[in-house]
Amino acid sequence: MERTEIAACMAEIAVLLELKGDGPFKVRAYDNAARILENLEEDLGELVEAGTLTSISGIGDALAQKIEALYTTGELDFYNKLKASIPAGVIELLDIQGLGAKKVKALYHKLGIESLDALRRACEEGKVAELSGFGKKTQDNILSSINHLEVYRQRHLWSKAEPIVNRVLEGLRGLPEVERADCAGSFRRNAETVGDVDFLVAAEDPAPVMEWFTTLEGVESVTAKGDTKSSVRMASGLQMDLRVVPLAQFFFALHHFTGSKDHNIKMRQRALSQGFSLSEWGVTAVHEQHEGPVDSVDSEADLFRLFGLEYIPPSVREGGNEIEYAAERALPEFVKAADIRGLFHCHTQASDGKDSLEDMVRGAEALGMEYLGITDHSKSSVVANGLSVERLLEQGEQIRALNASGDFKTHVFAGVECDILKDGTLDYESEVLDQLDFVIAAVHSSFGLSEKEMTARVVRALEQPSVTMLAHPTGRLLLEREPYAINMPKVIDAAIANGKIIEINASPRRLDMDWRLWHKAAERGLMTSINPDAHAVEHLPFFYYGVNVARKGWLEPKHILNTRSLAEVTEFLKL
Ligand code: DGT
Ligand code: CA
Ligand code: CA
Repeated sequence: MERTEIAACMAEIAVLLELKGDGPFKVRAYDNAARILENLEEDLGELVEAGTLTSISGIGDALAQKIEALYTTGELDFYNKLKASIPAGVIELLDIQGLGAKKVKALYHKLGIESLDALRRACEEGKVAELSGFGKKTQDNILSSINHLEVYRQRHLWSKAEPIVNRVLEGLRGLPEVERADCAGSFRRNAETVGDVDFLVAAEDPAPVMEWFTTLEGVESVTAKGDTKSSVRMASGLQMDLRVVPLAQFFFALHHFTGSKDHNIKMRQRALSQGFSLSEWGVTAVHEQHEGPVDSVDSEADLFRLFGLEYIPPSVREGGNEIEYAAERALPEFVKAADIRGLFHCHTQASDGKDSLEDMVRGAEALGMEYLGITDHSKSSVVANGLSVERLLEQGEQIRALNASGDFKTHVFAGVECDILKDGTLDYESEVLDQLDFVIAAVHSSFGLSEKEMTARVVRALEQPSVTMLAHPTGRLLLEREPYAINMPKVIDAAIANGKIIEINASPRRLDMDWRLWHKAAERGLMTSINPDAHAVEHLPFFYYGVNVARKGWLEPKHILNTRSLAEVTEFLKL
């Protein structure tokens, strides 16, 4: 087992011991071991081989043995037994937002709660509020978190589905029976999360295709297997549907099952108004006078053309006004990944990033980026190892030296991800911020403010001349944490009025600001920057998820700062 996995296992043991009711020293010892392993600079394999694990302060004989067992065999009897001694339903309670080991332990030991359902009932009966350390507000929060959790469990991040979708498509296209294969549904529309993944195949003989699909590696159960439709559930919980149709029907079915439902309804209305009935099966004339064959449909573009429309990319088939635009041939040239020329919002080891400044620049250079904007955390973000004024200015020096060295083709902009404090002031004085090339302002604390307070806080930050852009404006973590209370229309107004950018945080678990707000906001003059929020070199390509969101939000290169050249961005930043 790898070092980071062993660290996670140690952390889990600490939680399990806490739940079981073991003493705080033992719990802390495992917590410590987890942290030591996470930050270990030496090679774990060498330490294990030399038998010198115990030379690390905080690692005694007992811990060393367990780490060794995990490293060499990947198994630990102690952990297996410990986990088996606690009901699975209790462990599941830890998934609830706001419930840590201490609170779960109290619920388990004092109220005997061993499942989500039991916890829901206890909340509804008011028993949780009566526990010491809980109260009515906590009880209400738990109840709403349980409801969110149930929704979260039915969906998956788009980025989690992507590798399996590609694998299935490649496999399907390789089958001799398959004439065409594509994915449809919310995945094809680049939604931020997907309920299930829908595949569509054109083949004369569906049976071998069904057989291949239902026996795929990773399939946990086959939930339906008919002549032309099968459904499977993967071990990850992801559900996948496959439909097989004759080639003549393929593009009608592809369009139908791509959706969205709202888009389909509007397409059918348009077809009807032109005398046709459109369905997943094909198109037929509803009046006698339209009788006769319709043009053959060999692509979705043909299908749209049949109704006087230009091609509508799946991303914007959401039932907004894409059909009206397509009728006017007025759909814009949506941004694409190749338009991105630089990346802002990247962290280094100086705060909570994994890689060094040089590594990050090398990574950006390898992606062909003209520039890279470094933004480590500011001093109030203590858990993220935020930079003191001295360290921040020192990093600025380092960046200047690096640019002057000529070692890299990628230019580096010195910035910071500056905390917006509770009252809307910034974490550094403006004299400090003004020495940087750009500033990203971000909320990382006091998430519980009222909507009015939170909105005023963020608007105040947007009014600061030092600020260039606003990071992840709602703080949401997809399928993990709801947005905090904030009035986004007011925030958008303030950003436009003050000439500030709102980022599209391209981390696949944020994708914030949401695509639903972009079309209108951009029309009103709001600019964005597609930012990977990279905490390691391997996160730099996240910008690609942000481009998906930008396309869904109807954005064009002109709306996006980091589609501009280095010279244009330098001018924009007034450097
Ligand atoms: P999901 O799976 O919840 O992320 O969302 P979708 O959009 O993939 O929905 P899904 O898998 O239930 O169905 C795929 C597409 O099939 C959907 O986007 C549009 C089409 N569709 C499904 N049910 C209906 C319906 O009742 N009416 C119409 N017009 N289209 C439907
Ligand atoms: Ca679906
Ligand atoms: Ca489906």
